[in-house]
Amino acid sequence: MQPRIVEVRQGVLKKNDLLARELRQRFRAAGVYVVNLVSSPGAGKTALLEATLRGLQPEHRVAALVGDLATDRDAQRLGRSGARVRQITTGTVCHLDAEMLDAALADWDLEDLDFLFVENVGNLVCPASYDLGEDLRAVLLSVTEGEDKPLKYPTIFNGADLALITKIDLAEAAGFDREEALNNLNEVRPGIEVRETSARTGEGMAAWLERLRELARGSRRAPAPLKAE
Ligand SMILES: Nc1nc2c(ncn2[C@@H]2O[C@H](COP(=O)(O)OP(=O)(O)OP(=O)(O)O)[C@@H](O)[C@H]2O)c(=O)[nH]1
Ligand SMILES: [Mg+2]
Repeated sequence: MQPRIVEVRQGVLKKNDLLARELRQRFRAAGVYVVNLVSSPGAGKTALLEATLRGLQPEHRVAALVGDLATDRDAQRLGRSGARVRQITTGTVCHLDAEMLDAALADWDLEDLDFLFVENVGNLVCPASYDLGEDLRAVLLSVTEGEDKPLKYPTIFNGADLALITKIDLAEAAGFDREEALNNLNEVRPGIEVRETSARTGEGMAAWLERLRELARGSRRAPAPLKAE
């Protein structure tokens, strides 16, 4: 039975990769910069996004898709920023995939957007395998969850472009060991860009917003990805 299970899983991922490639081309053609936020439950994705959506407006046109197993609580929180937000309820599925994004964006005009943020389902395992056509995959590691998380869940940290150490305002209270966290991040993803933020106090937020603007400008200048055969 074992080889058959592997085969089916590979088939699902291949289908996802093909659709993700199409999405990436659409995003690039529309000039929208797409960020996929992944982390364990409660690491601060929604809080970071609330501050990010507020900080980028009104200069930039921003929107968010948010995946959740059951509720639309995060979509309601994000919607208060004034940005366009859509909930994707996944039921028992522990990740977002390209098909879900494609369906959620069906009636959106991507050309109206500068940034699209995707809050993935809080999980350090499943979202790692699903390309969403994003430009940037940012993994959050909060100071309260343990410096060892990159070592225990290497795939999600290895597949990320950037790591955000969140809730930095709690670092001292949590006895956060910055050096150990950085060593562990670098062990699984050598050279990964790391930023520290607090959605609560605003620390590091201006630098994060500036980095996003810079990355988006760079991606708009880059040549469009090759068309899928
Ligand atoms: N002190 C502090 N608390 C924070 C910060 N960011 C988030 N929190 C708190 O951490 C808890 C979880 O934050 P969320 O933003 O809901 O986390 P999430 O990653 O979106 O959670 P899920 O969507 O359930 O995976 C909430 O009680 C937040 O108020 C921060 O920077 N500092
Ligand atoms: Mg959330």
